[in-house]
Amino acid sequence: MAPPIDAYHTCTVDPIRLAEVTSTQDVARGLPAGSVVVADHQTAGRGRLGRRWEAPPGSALLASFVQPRRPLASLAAGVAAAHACGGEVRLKWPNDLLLGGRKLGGILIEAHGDTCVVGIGINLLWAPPGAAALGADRDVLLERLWKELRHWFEASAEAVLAAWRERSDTLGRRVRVELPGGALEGIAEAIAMDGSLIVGGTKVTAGEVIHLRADGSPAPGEEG
Ligand code: BT5
Repeated sequence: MAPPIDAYHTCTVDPIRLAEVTSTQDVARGLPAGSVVVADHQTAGRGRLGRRWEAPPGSALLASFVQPRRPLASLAAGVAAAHACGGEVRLKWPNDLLLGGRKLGGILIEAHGDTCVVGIGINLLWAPPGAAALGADRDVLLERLWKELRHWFEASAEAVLAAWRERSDTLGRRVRVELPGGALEGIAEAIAMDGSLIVGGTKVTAGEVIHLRADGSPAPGEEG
């Protein structure tokens, strides 16, 4: 069992704060578990699969947390971030943060030896067209994120999966999954024990998921 979050209430996060970096992921790489890097601005913020993460200076929470590796790290990070952001925020598989169906934040996990660098970007004062912003205080959110990450990285696989299901905006929806061999469309039925998504009976371990309306058109927030 993971310890209750209150067990950490006496600790506070002690991040490395930087004005400008290429990517907080680059600075955090190789630092020991427990290290946290925060920047006001990234000149080369990264998404997954070589994509870019954009945020004007001072407009977002841009942080990398060095964590011990664990199974389901990606879902654990998503659950932690959703909990830190508050009750309105939901998860799109595997771990996009959505507010009102629109992308509020993203998570990029890069493994290095026995640690992984959990990069989290959350829009606070600015969002690109079609995306959402939270308007929360950056340092308050950082502290909550750190506590939630510590909690969920020690939680059992069952607890992570149960919490992910509870926060999921993907399960039960019609989705399209872009796969290298073509697109798959169906209902996102379940999340498997290994964290893969079951769509129309097919197990999806990686791929881009697009939430659809019942008529098959992209859901609001997915038009971009
Ligand atoms: C992600 O990638 O969602 C992971 C983003 C992780 C960013 C953090 S910031 C701190 C740390 N340091 C880094 O360098 N990275 C991490 P992905 O699912 O690939 O989404 C990328 C796509 O989201 C882009 O191709 C854009 O379409 C869109 N996008 C870019 N900036 C965005 C923003 N601020 N808000 C919403 N969507 C955005």
